[in-house]
Amino acid sequence: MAAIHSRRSWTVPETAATPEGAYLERRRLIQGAGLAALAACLPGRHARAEENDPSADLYPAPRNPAFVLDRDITPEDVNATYNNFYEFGSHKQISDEARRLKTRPWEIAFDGLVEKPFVIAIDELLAAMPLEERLYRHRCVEAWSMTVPWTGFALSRLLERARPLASARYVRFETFHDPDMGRAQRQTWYPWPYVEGLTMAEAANELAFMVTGAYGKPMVNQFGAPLRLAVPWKYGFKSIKSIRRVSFTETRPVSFWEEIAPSEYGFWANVNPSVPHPRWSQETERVLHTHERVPTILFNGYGDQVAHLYAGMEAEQLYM
Ligand SMILES: Nc1nc2c(c(=O)[nH]1)N[C@H]1C(S)=C(S)[C@@H](COP(=O)(O)O)O[C@H]1N2
Ligand SMILES: [Mo]
Repeated sequence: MAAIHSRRSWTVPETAATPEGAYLERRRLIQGAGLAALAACLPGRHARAEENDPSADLYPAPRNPAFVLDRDITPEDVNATYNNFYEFGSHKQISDEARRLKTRPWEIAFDGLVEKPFVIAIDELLAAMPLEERLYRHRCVEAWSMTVPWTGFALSRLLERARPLASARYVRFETFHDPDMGRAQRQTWYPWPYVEGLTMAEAANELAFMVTGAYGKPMVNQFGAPLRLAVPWKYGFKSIKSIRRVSFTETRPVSFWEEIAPSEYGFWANVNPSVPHPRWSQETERVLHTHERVPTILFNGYGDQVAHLYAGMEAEQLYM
C-alpha cells in the first residue's frame, strides 16, 4: 500500500515497489536447484495453521453457483504468500509473522446503535451461520488482483443477528489491537486498530460477504482469520481482516487508510478504471499468479449487483 511520500518504500505503488521484486526473487530461489525441498514443504507449513481449528468440520461448504467467475482461481500457495496485513508488517511476505495471530479464543463484540449490545465467540457464530463457498475477484488499490474461493456467510445474515436500530446509517468494523501479537502495531505512527466501514445499504447487499474460510478450509491466518470482510466491488483495503468489533453508527466511520491519507484512500473506494489514484493509473491490474496485465472493470465487474447503490450520489468521491 502506498500512503505518505516521506516514508520509505511503501510510499510507491505496489507495481513499482520492492516487495514484488522480492517476491519474484524468492520464487526464483525456491524454484532453483537445491532448494526444491524448501518449496515442497511450503504448502504444508502454511496449511498447519488450520489443522487444530475447531471449525474444520464445517468445510468444505457447498459452492453457491450464483458466484462463479470467468477467471482462474489464484493458486493457494501464491495467495497465501502475498498478503497485505499491516499488523504483521508493511510488505507482502507476512505469512510467517502472521502465525503469531491467535484465533482462539476469539470474540466479536456488537455495539453502538443496536437493540442490545452483545459479544459472541467465533465458534458459536459459525455454528449459527449457513456456510457457503463463493468465487470472488479481489482488486487491490495497488493494481494487482486475484481470484479466491472464499467460504463464509452473507453480511446480511449477521445484520439480522445484530439487530441494528433504524437510526443506524453505517456499520464500522474494527480489527484487534495487540502489539504483542501483531508486532507491526508497535509502529505507533499508524492509526491502529485497522478500521473499515460501509453504509447500511452496502452492508445489506447480497455481495457483502463475511469470510471464515478459503480454499475449502478454515482460513489461514494471513487471510484475516477467523473472520474477515469481502466487498469485491471495492478496492481491497475495504475488506478488513480479523474482525473483533462491529459497531453501528450514525456518523460515517473514518477508516485506517482514510485517516492516513484522505486524498488517496476514501470511504467509498469503488473500483473504477477511469478514475486514477492520485499517483498511478487504475486502468489495468496485474493478475497475481499469471503476472498478466488485464483491463480493470468498473465495480470490478459487479456493477449489475451494486451500481444502483450509488444512484444520485455523483457529488461523492465514489471511486477512491
Ligand atoms: N486488518 C487488516 N485488514 C486488511 C489489511 C490490513 O493491512 N489489515 N489490508 C487490506 C488490503 S490493502 C488488501 S488488498 C487485502 C489483502 O487481502 P489478502 O492478503 O487476503 O490478499 O486485505 C485488506 N484488509
Ligand atoms: Mo490492497
